[in-house]
Amino acid sequence: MTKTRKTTVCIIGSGPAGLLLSQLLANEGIDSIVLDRQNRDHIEGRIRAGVLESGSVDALIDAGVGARLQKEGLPHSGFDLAFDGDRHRIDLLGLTGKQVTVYGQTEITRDLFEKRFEEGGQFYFEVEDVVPTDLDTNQPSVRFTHCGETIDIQCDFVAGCDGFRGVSRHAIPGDTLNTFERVYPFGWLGVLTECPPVSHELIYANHERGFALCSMRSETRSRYYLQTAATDTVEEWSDERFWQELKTRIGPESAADLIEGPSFEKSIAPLRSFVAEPMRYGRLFLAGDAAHIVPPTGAKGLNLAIADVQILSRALIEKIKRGNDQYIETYSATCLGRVWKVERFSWHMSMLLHQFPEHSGFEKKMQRAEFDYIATSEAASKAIAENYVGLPLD
Ligand code: FAS
Ligand code: PHB
Repeated sequence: MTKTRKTTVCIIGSGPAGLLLSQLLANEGIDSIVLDRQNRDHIEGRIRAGVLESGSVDALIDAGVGARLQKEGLPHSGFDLAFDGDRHRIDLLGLTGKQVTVYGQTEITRDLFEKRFEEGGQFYFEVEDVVPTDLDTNQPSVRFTHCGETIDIQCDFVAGCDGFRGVSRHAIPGDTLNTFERVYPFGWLGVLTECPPVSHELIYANHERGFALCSMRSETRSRYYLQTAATDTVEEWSDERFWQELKTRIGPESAADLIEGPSFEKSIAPLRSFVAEPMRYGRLFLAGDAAHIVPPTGAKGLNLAIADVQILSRALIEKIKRGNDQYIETYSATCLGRVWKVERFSWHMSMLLHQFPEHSGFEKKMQRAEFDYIATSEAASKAIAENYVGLPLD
């Protein structure tokens, strides 16, 4: 027995992309149903991004979910690059007139869920066997099972916001979809600890033993990362080993200010660059990690997802409310134009700041020379800064 429901936009995935899209459509009186294979607690509990571009902050405020962000978010006007103990501050505000804001993705997801539930948003959690169908017709549908029942959502549009391991991308025929990928030969071990951060701004450090990043979630909660071998497991990294390695990589000057404490979240994430083209197939539109992945070195993954959704919501609203196909037709090209620039920046920051097993002395000299160039050239620093605060939407 299949239960049928109707909506205007079926959104697969309830991470930041799917939630923000649902909110932006609701703000225009457009209904949607959001599916996720996880439940709300699991989604809210995922520890991921931490830095918001100024454009992302504006988007969340305009969507009506920025109150806590404005109160609790930490504005940052710069960050440090460190190379074997030498430091150079990238003066974001001085070079671009813009800042970034430190505010965890967990908080954004929580703010979006609260708003969606306040307004009666339609969700199905813990769904299975999700299959988008008839995407190349004007009456697509999404079939799935939920609590043992088969449900068919008939809709006008399908938004694939189901992340890198979702199903939406795979609904695009193989002879239409092109993918591009680079997997990096290392991972990031991330730790959360209830201790004040070592510095009031972020520190991205390249040390001969590997990359380290000092970040934060608040003035009392720190977020640290270490480059690890791709095969490392969390079990191999005790807190003691983690702190010792972090102090070595950030150098004695910063280490002297480091306050250590027990970790309450510890995980290792793989790093890859990935893009799927096109980001549209008929009535299916991919947004966020479903279409692209960036190494977190440039703090871009979440920001790119928010940018896609701003472009997609404009396209759907123009089509649904005003019958205007213009932005629907240009959706994929508009997103990909920006996606590839952000992929480049994230790849560039990763190549600059990590130790690569295959690198010879020459490549290490190139990394150091690039750091010295950035540290002595306003133009080179500005190039980093304008990408870090966020490129124009389109
Ligand atoms: P998400 O992956 O967040 O959400 C997709 C949703 O779809 C999930 O809730 C999933 O359960 C659901 N889903 C998947 N398959 C489904 C199916 N078949 N049916 C229904 N639902 C399905 N970015 C940064 O900027 N900085 C960082 O430090 C950073 N760290 C990261 C660490 C990790 C371990 C990961 C995986 C990503 C990290 N990112 C980081 C990137 C991250 O923030 C993403 O860019 C962001 O979550 C993208 O949001 P979405 O596109 O909504 O995808
Ligand atoms: C984080 O705080 O999680 C963070 C910050 C900057 C990055 C990546 C992750 O580039």
